[in-house]
Amino acid sequence: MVTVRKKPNGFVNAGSDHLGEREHPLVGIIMGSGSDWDTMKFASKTLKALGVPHETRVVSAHRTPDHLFEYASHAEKRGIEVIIAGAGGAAHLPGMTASKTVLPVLGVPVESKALKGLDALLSIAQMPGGVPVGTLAIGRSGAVNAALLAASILGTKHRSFREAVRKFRTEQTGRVLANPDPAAAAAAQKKKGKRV
Ligand code: RP5
Repeated sequence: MVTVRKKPNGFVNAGSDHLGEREHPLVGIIMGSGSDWDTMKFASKTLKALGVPHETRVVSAHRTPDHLFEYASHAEKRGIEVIIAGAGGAAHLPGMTASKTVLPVLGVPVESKALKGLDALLSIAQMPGGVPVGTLAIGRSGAVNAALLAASILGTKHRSFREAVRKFRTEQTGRVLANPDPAAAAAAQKKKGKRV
């Protein structure tokens, strides 16, 4: 569901909410550009699979700095408990978000054409002492793991999310153990493709 809400202070809040049974999002997934969605959608998909209510927003450190300050400084009051921030290139979004909130901020470096995400990785990881950003891997793996880590953090307070992470991990282990031979798996896939 896409929402465009005009806040009492005139702040326009546009984006998607994935709320499940709860009324408000516990995780805010923000990203520097709409072009980051191809990566950040994996964080959203993973949170959805774990049943974690969340919202997704474009908040740019460089193009909409006032919006970033507003989002970061109001997140706690709005009931957000963890922020996942994805950005590429000169990725200032996670660090600047962390500078305006005491909520845990998890940074996802988005892969860039020029430097393959190494630029964003270093920019997000190399925070000065005193303002932490939990930095994940570049790209899709980082987005998935940011969601899992967010759910684990929430799991210290909300037992259902801890159990959802446990189930995710158990099923993942089961899938790997059920397919120990990659050659056999590839052959089965090929056979299946021919049959269709
Ligand atoms: C960063 O610049 C964004 O996070 C994005 O990864 C990158 C490129 O943005 P666009 O030019 O595609 O909007 O701030």
